[in-house]
Amino acid sequence: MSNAHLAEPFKIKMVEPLKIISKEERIEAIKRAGYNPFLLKSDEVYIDLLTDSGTGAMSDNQWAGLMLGDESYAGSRNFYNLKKSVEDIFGYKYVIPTHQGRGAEQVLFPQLIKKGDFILGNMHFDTTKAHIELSGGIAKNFVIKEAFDTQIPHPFKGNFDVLKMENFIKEKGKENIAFILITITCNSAGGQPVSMANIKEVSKCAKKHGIKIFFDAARYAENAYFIKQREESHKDASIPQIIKEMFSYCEGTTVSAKKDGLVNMGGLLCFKDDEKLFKKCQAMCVVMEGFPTYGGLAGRDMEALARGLREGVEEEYLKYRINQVAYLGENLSEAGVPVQLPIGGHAVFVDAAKLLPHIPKEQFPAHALANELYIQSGIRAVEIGSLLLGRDPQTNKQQKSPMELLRLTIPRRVYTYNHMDFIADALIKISKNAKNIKGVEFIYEPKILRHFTARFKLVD
Ligand code: PM9
Repeated sequence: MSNAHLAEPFKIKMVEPLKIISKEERIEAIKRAGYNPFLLKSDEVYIDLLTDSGTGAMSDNQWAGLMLGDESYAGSRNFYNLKKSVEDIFGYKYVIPTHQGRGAEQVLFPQLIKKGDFILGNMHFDTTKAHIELSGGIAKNFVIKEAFDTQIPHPFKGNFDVLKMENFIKEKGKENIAFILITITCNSAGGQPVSMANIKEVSKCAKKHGIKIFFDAARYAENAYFIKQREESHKDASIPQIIKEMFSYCEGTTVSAKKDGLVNMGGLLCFKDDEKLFKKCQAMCVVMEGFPTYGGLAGRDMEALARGLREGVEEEYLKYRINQVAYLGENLSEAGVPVQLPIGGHAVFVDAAKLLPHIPKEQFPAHALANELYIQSGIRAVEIGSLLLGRDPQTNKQQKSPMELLRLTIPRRVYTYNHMDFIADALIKISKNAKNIKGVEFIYEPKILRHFTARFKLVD
């Protein structure tokens, strides 16, 4: 491996043994799972790159916080610690804890969306899109076109094409736009950041048309680190300063705290100063999540989150985090495995359409690659492509995703650089025999979010 790596900015106090089952056992396991890695048992997986969501390792400080849980039904002191962390980091005064990111979405979206409204985003994440549609809305993506060519190294592939979005607003009428949602980092485009300049431009456009603007902020700290690295205007700013500035351009945010919040479970719904909307959401929170000072979380979990939010914005941690993902991605790229460039924040996205040109989109090349990776090495990864995109709700036809990506999602503070080398070696070996990999077709296809529970057979 050619790229140098940083040493981890922590030492390991507790370990969880990993087991690797034999190749024959893996072939049986994936068959039993209907060729869908989501349906494997975790004990059948050696290195788990399915998601970075809730899979990170907490620090000793967070574990200590668990022991200080105040499990009062109302007014838990841990809620106030959490509120203080949110105020200090995002600069937002109104905070509703939720059980995870989609808990925040299910409370907020029905307050803002009426049937047929458009919700404009750079690229909506799948569960977010599902919640928009459940509320009667239509999700529209306006990410820049560079995002769809994995080999163009644009520094901010999560950016909006603001001109295109503004033309859409003029065409449809601002009264039919419920709100703009900026996903940071842009998960579906490859964990790609949005620049501060672009956030400002989107905010200017939103203000001009009187449209509300929110963040889907699962990976805000990683986004801030990229802004510091790649945007000249912010190279001397601290990560907390950058985060405060980013959030100053939005009116509120949903947060899946299972990513940059460094907890295994938790979410947030926060508002800068819209007290009326906050109160409406607070009332709905009681019905859907729980009383407003716990909203779906135990007191101890709120304490772990209050501490995790602060650790997640430390520059030394972020440097290690982004570098570890880049190390894997750059080693793959240098060995000729096509990946989304530059490497994103939380994952390396392998361009399966390029690697497996013999598998048509309807046979889900990235999903086929995920199965092969599991069989050959015990690594579990996930498809981000046409399988995830699903069928057109009007015509029921399979939609063709502009990219067929295999996401190697790196949990936070869990795996070492040796694991990264193992992953790179496995994929490089597979890429040399890629032409032998077979596509898949459905034997069971659920109606919504089908990739989680679908079953497949191999296409001969
Ligand atoms: N993201 C992910 O793996 C977990 C669910 S799918 C395996 O990438 C964004 C940008 C996300 C996200 C979840 C959610 C939902 C909202 N926005 O999972 O409900 O990436 O906490 O968050 C996943 P929750």
